[in-house]
Amino acid sequence: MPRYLNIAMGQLGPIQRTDSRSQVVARLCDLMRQAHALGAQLIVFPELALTTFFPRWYIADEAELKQYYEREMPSAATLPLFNLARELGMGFYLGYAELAHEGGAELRYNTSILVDRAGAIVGKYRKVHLPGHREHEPWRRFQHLEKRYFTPGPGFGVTQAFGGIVGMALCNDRRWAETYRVMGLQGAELVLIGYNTPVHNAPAPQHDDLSLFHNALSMQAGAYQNGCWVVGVAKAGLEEGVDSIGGSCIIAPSGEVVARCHTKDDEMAIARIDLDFCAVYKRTTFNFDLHRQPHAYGLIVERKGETLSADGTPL
Ligand code: CDT
Repeated sequence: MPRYLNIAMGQLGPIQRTDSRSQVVARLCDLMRQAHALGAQLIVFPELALTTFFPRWYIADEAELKQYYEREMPSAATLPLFNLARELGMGFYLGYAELAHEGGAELRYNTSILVDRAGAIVGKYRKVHLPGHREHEPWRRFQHLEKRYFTPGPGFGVTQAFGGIVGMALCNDRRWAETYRVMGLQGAELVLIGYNTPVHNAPAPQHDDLSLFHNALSMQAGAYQNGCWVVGVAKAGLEEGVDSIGGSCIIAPSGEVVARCHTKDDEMAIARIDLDFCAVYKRTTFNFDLHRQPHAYGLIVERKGETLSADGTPL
């Protein structure tokens, strides 16, 4: 008996600075209703899905900056989404900026949550790979200040939910092989990833034309090499003058894209996935227990960067 899950992508078009959380939550609810009408049990929303992508600005005023973070979840503004989820019996993944209080300190994370079909938060993930820079760099067309506005999260866990083993990641995490492998080693069958990816990458503008290719390449490799389903969902389109890619997609453990959004607006797309389809990869080509050689991988955790001698040869 296959373990089917009807999973939807709730891709968002742009959110402008003046759009209120209530307006955005109404859009998320609309996507959730559309997904439910087609039989979805789970819908995946993007990274930082409640506001505009504020790391594009250097914001010196703390009070202004703090407006972009959530102090509680659900909040008054997001409660309608939780209520709708409960009413429809739909789960969801949602990315947002989190203001947390831990041990007397205030910490800021780029966070995602997994909410079950009863409207309860059953998983929380804090982004590990924070891209961009920490200081104001006026030479850029726009900033990417995630390193300034967030603290890296502790790591990649998995949750038993929706009849399978579910992991979460956020945006830049999807480019790193380690992200998928750490979850793969915990048996992940489904990895959910929200993203905001500007088409233009200031330090490497020669990559701009490859943005969509790199998006698919990373997630397809992660799915295949770990025998899991991957669902990547964008906030897309022209937001405050910055164009971001769409390309939201659902990828099978074979590495094949089985569903894809085709616009850069609010768009719902759905697939019926079989979580048992992971097993044929996990038991054969990527049977970790049988084929991995951890004795040869020590450098992955011992070293952070490449280490070369003065003449450029490997040490
Ligand atoms: N949000 C996010 O992580 N975006 C990055 C942009 C990289 S360029 C600094 C990404 O990897 O898509």
